[in-house]
Amino acid sequence: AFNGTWKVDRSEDYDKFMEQMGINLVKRKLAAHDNLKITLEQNGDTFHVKEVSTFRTLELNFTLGVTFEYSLADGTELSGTWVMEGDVLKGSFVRKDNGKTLTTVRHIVGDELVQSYSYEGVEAKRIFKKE
Ligand code: MYR
Repeated sequence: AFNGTWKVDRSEDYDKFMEQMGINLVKRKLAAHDNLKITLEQNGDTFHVKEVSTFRTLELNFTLGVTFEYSLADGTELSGTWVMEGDVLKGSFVRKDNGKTLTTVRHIVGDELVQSYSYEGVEAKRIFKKE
């Protein structure tokens, strides 16, 4: 269900979320128009991810339940896991610089992929449409 290329269509409270993450105004303004595109390809418990944005292009693999490292576009390093609960992907990632946890959920709503983010009491969403 998650397979495919997903292009960000709109965001909710993303600026507030990035501010809570400590990202400065200039970077937040750039990130608001990052044209993020995520390609997901699931093979059993393993996902191949391709991420393309105005900031960078990267590819990675993760396996459900297995800890992996991931860096945000600003260099903030995270370590965490995705697990599948029903039809929902749930991610829990710890920032290496301050030990605080960012949680994120991906689920399909109609023909859209909704990714929710939560960090230190602030929640945001980004909604993607299939290409
Ligand atoms: C992936 O599945 O796409 C790779 C792992 C993603 C890890 C968590 C993503 C959190 C992104 C937060 C972005 C907000 C930056 C302020």
